[in-house]
Amino acid sequence: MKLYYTPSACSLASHIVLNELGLKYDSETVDLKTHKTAKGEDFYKINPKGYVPVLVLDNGQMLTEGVAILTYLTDLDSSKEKADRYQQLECLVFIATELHKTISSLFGYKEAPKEIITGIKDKVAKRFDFMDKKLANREFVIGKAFGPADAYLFTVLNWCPHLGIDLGLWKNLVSFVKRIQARPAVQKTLQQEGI
Ligand SMILES: N[C@@H](CCC(=O)N[C@@H](CS)C(=O)NCC(=O)O)C(=O)O
Repeated sequence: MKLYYTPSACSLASHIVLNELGLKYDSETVDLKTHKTAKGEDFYKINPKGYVPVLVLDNGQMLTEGVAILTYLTDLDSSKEKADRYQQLECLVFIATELHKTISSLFGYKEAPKEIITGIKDKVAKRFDFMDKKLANREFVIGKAFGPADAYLFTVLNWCPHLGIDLGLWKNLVSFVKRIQARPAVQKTLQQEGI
């Protein structure tokens, strides 16, 4: 398998899950400004959508869309019971559509009028209220073990300090980030991505 990723981007979640599961993989970084890979290839030729993450499977098939990649990787782990698979999926879709895309739109809105930025932040705040309550008295987003939703939530929460979102308002989210960050596989991934 080969993962195309950009440091700190949403591909971090897939990268974390690869390391959490101890899977063998190659990787290559992508510069999202130039859409060139580290080896100088035109990234649009690899993924016509132009975005990370991309996972190229051992049979040469290409998988895009974070939720699909995270689910594929998790399904490779036969040791895990699959009882919470649909809860994980529900949560992954929530993170992708309600958090990832809303939060990341702030990257592009740095110059936008204040009302637009405030509107986006208000929406994010409601979603964070929900996740904060969900994480009260529990270690992981779903079930009793680390799963793909934890990797993905950690990834998008990591963007907040750079976007003027004060996570300190959500104590359970803050402790979640600390907990996940301390995991050896997450530490390894952060080092690999140089962040
Ligand atoms: N729908 C895609 C979106 C992925 C996405 O937004 N990737 C961003 C980084 S977090 C990206 O590569 N953007 C560059 C671009 O769109 O050209 C997914 O969920 O995987």
